[in-house]
Amino acid sequence: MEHTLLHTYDSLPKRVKKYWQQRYTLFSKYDEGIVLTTELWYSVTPEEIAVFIAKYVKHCFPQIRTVLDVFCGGGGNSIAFARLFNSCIGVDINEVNLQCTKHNAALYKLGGKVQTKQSDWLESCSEDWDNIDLIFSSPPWGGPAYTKQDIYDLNNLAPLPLKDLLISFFKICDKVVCFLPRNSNLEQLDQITRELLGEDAVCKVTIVSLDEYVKGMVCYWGEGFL
Ligand code: MGP
Repeated sequence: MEHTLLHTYDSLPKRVKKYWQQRYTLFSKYDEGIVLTTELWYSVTPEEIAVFIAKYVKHCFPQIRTVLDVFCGGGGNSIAFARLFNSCIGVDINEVNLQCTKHNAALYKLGGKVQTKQSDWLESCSEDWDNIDLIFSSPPWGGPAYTKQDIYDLNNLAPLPLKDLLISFFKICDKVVCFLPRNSNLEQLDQITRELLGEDAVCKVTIVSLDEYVKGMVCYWGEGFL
């Protein structure tokens, strides 16, 4: 297990050094002591995007109280949801990721609003998740090599293909938001949406950019997204 969480440019492994220059984009409070594992350097959602998603959800559903962040990683999205909603529960299989989430949430003075649960989603998805108003998920895409495919096959998401992930989410809640690769296969998205929710169902897709550079795709399922 990796224990260096508070990095400098020199301590970062070579393969993730390029993300160092994005540190304030990932967390504006980076200098206050943000901690991240190597994997989290390339998988955490940049703060401005996480806040944009949370604000949009709030705009559509001001009454939401509790958000479940499945595969919460370093807590970027959990922190953004906790700023605007009553609470956010972050689930991750990796205990070190959860330590990062808790520590980083405390830096944003949101420690009390971000709860964490260590579990394997393949098991905990069938538990009783009461009072969850919306599920957010930015699942592992398979690392930075996701751009090696021109069109990203959504069956490559871990730990489950998109369709199975969504099945597990819709059992808990009818509002689901996913942050997915910018090159995700839109035809697959459309087909999966119709298979799971009916021929007339739609998935709202927004392409998100920072400084005119496309970072990913946010997909929204459920009645009421404007
Ligand atoms: P990127 O595409 O690897 O980097 O990650 P960059 O510098 O934007 O693009 P490049 O074209 O110069 O390589 C961009 C963002 O995508 C990251 O900040 C994460 O928010 C997200 N992201 C990237 N990866 C590899 C993952 C992943 O495996 N899982 C999740 N959940 N998000 C990821």
